[in-house]
Amino acid sequence: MTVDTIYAPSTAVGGAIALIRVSGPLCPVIAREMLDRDVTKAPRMMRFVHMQDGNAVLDDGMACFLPGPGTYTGEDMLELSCHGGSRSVARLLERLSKTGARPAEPGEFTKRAFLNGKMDLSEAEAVMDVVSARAEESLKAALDQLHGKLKERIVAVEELLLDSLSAIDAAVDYPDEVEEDVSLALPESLNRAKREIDALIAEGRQGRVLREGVYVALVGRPNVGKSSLLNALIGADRAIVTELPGTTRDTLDEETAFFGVPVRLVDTAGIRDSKDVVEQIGIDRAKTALDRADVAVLLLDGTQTLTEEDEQLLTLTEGKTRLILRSKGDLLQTEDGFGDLTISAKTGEGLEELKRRIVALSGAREGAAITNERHIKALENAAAALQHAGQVSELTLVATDIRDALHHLGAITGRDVDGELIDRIFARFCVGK
Ligand SMILES: Nc1nc2c(ncn2[C@@H]2O[C@H](COP(=O)(O)OP(=O)(O)OP(=O)(O)O)[C@@H](O)[C@H]2O)c(=O)[nH]1
Ligand SMILES: [Mg+2]
Repeated sequence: MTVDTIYAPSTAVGGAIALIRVSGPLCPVIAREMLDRDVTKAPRMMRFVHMQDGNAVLDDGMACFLPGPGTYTGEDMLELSCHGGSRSVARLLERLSKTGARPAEPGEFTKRAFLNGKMDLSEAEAVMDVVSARAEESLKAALDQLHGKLKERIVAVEELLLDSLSAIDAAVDYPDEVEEDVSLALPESLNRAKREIDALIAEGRQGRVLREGVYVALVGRPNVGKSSLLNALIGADRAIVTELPGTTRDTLDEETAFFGVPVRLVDTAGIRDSKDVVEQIGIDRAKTALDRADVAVLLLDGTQTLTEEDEQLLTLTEGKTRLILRSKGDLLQTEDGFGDLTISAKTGEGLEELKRRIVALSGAREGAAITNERHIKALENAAAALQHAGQVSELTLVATDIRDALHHLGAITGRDVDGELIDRIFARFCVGK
């Protein structure tokens, strides 16, 4: 089967320089056709070139020919750096469309890298996480995964299971020749595999927030200072603040990061009984945000005694991971009073501590190997299979469960996946990656 040659711009429109990547068997031909110097004669060297259509010069820039298989995709590749204006890029893409190559689909370069064995599926998925990481700790976790940290741990578990499987096969096939009783060693190795999988699952729950951000809802009755706190935490005047209760009508999301952990802060409408239709919708949205929150931050006005509305909110947030704040600390005489922490949006008092506590409550953990929901699911399935293996006594049934667990682990590394799943995963990528 012949492989298509694909091309795509890899940089966003509007920079000074744009990079266009080409991958596939036509690369050497395209290079000779389109460039005024034969860059295939000096592989892996950046050369200054004119990029041409016949005699017409389309642009000038740098070109580099990378012969496969030692490339990102494992195929021959050609990289063209041209001027970043949308017109110059468009001209070159038009020119490329006349060479027999076709535009790449989202993630197709990385998909080829996976299919050509340059990386396993968990590493390929990490590529996109690296690109989209918006906070320092998220980037670290994605890079660890890209560098094979997760793969190593999965492979170690797979080896344990494969050893157990071959011991069972030997015992079943040649019962007279196998000396040691496999049923003695088996539970211990299955337990070890299960423990490691459980550890990965636990890390996964912590790693998820590194990828998706900690969802923090700021809630409270009207006028307690939610919008002021949002503004103070992001250091910008995003939410409208007035002395009138009921100012915020709709939820307002802001992305930020605390100590390298991505955070989605959500300001909400003050919760109270209201006859106003618009306000009531806002209040419903506030409650939805509260339901979704990883951490609920409940503000109580420090300058006032607790009202019935405050009490209701204390009850409403009871089962949640929450922090109770005493707001407007700058107006207070004493440190004592209700709440976990006194803060002031005006002076910044308590805000660093608040950020620290939110991160601590979120469960985000440095060095979490798993950040991907799909991987967590696969691990849970593998754990369930091993759980079942521990409950059956017949060796052939144990073997079936072990194979089942291996199948689920294979979905993470890509050893055991179907084409449809692969397509779905790479469709989430950006074009050019
Ligand atoms: N002195 C002082 N005033 C504050 C502080 N935080 C908020 N305020 C004042 O409290 C009033 C209400 O603040 P907002 O931030 O709009 O309160 P809110 O909880 O968002 O109110 P709603 O949107 O109506 O639910 C404003 O007049 C703010 O200036 C603070 O830390 N110190
Ligand atoms: Mg508000």
